[in-house]
Amino acid sequence: MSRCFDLARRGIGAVSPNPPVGAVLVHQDKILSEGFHHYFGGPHAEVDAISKVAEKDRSLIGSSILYVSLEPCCITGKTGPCTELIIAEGIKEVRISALDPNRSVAGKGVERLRSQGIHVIEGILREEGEQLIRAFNTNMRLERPHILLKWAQSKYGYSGIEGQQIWLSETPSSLRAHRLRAEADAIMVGARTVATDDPSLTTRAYPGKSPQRVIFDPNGRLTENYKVFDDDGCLVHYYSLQPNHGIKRKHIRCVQLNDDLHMPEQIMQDLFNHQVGIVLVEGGPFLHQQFIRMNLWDEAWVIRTQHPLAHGLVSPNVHGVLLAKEQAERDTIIGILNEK
Ligand code: AOF
Ligand code: ZN
Repeated sequence: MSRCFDLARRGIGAVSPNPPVGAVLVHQDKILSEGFHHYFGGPHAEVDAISKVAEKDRSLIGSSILYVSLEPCCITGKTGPCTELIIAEGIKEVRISALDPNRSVAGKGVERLRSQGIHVIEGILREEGEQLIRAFNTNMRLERPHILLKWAQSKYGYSGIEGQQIWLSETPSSLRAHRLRAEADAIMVGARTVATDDPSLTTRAYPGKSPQRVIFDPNGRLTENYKVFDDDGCLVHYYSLQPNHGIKRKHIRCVQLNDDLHMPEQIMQDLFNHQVGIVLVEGGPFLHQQFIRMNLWDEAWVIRTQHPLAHGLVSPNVHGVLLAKEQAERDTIIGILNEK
């Protein structure tokens, strides 16, 4: 099952808003084949694993055990139901970690397999299996994107000075920050950050796709000259309360918000409707505070630096479960999970 998790992780950054899933087919304690869900809309992990069995080993499939990190689906989405393939292949034993939180599956996949006399064990390394699909879980349970907040802070807990660009973290931790970007479907920043930092919001320092960009400019004041509006093949979602007639390039989706609902919630709903499963909110501090005040976040990634800044914008304070603690030279990166 651990091997399934490793395989599943290879799909992170490409499968959302689907879950990362890995599968291993084992025959008499020997691995016959391995597979994972590679990209959104692509074959599922089980299908991938079964298709990779060598021609000479195909007769062994029926007497093999299928390990899969997520309950096999029993529905037709962009691809067919995995349960039917497992049944057709004559597999008699399936071992699963997490159940699928998708309401159309949620235990029915296991039921379908059992109804055909297949021996199913579920809950193997369940905690890790659920942790792996935590973004998908948020999508299914709350019907909104999984929200990551990320910021760097000085030794004394400050994140910057208003209107001024300050570089707090050292290079290796910014590499980690770029990996976070590569794992997200979209990156969001507020107009103030665009105006002071002019960030490009790409994943230059880490392989993988560059995510879509989300620009929140309630007063509709930004111009198209900033790098976030460059046409580099990434979709840009631009949200404002006031219409901004200066933003008109084709790759920019302009959405006008209304002020009768909390704006961050409206934005998340709209992004979710556009198949954005994971959003990384990069700031600035005012935007982070809005999300925290509304308890509208799932993970906070804090880069604690040794920078001596001792005044300016106070860094947000969040509470939750420690997800990860990594050292990158003198910076410490901490991942905190919101226990909602
Ligand atoms: C599996 N194995 O590898 C994954 C599963 O549109 P589709 O056909 O790709 O189906 C998407 C749904 O399938 C998704 O919402 C989730 O319930 C399940 N994901 N299931 O058996 C996989 N990725
Ligand atoms: Zn499936």
